Amino acid sequence: MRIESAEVIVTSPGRNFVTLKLTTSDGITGLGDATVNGRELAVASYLTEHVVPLLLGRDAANIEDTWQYLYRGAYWRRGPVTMAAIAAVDVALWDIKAKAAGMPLYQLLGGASRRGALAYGHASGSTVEALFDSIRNHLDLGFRAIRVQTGVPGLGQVYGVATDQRPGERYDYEPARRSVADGRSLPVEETWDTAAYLRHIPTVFEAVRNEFGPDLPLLHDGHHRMTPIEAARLAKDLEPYRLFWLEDATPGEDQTALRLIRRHSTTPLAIGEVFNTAFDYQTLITERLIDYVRSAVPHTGGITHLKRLVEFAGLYGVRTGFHGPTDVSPVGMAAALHLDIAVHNFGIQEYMQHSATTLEVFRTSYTFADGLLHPGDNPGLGVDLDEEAAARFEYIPAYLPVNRRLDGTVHDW
Ligand code: CS2
Ligand code: MG
Repeated sequence: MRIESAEVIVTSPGRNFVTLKLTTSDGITGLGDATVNGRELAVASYLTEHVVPLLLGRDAANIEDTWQYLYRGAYWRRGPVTMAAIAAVDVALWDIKAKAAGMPLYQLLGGASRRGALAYGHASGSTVEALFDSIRNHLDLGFRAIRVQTGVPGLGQVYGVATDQRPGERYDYEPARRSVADGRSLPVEETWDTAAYLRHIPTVFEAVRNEFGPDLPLLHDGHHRMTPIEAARLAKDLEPYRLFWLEDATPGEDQTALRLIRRHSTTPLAIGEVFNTAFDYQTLITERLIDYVRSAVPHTGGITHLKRLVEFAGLYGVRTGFHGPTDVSPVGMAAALHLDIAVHNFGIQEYMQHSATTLEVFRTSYTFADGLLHPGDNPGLGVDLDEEAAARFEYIPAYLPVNRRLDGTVHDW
């Protein structure tokens, strides 16, 4: 079963996505998500110019060999663009192999370890009152775990706060957008004040616990914006509210920084959505500085590498909490769900829910019921891409916002 053709499909149904479609000599197709938010065309070019020519004629069954060939063969290794390109090839080959075997992908990963994957949704509000409405909306949508993000008094738009939410509908927040100046697309700029944020967030969780009780699993995303001591302060202040996790409390590439947070708090920590190999976690996992691995399949070299990372993490009691925003496409989401169902040290799955426009292009078979996600039992990943629909949505340059502190200093967004 040789790889006969490879197409890189860039489409923008509600937001930009890059998808790799492989077709074998037996006519079996496989899909892989190659979307890196704000840098989509870099991955599309890496695939088109440097990977696709190497794939044609290769045996589609040799997934591990292809992974090593693309990782070691590139010489220049790791990094978001390289690992997203490798991930797309890897997932497409797993999709093909499972279709050829006539079984859902998770059956090739060891079969089901659970009946479904606990999902968490994104509640948010520019005020605590709006946040309460959003939490109720997500409970009505069936979520049994909720991420809580709010505005910060005195600041405008900040990360994670949806601009408009309609009752009974999904969380509507797409951070990637653009401002246009002299015909050029530029990132939107937002303003940040960590001190105001650190004062405000503990009052938000006290209000949420008073309103919704002590049992609802609550998560919060610090989104890389605190220094280690600031993160230790917030993790300590949030201890009374018993969060499921505090995510990206501090930029994770400085892995030893989390020793400081651990010294001050038992609030569980999650990190890794911007990482792209297991090596980024080495200290974090072996020193048990985190409790959850946040990677997404499309950003961490695909199923082959992420499964390796998850098994390593499991040796240290670290569980999964795969990244599942709308900029991980339904193909990347489905790949995560097959791993979620199969691995032993599953923790939770982020589920931001794609828009109806996105789902016009990506036809999914995963389900969400009783707070749990399931990839479905169609052969392969269980996702099809409607290429005619995809062609209707032209790529639109979009960037993630740039954050600046009150004095104008560039800060993490
Ligand atoms: C966020 C992401 O979902 C999360 O945890 O950190 O939404 C992140 O902001 C986006 O993936 C960036 O593209
Ligand atoms: Mg995050």
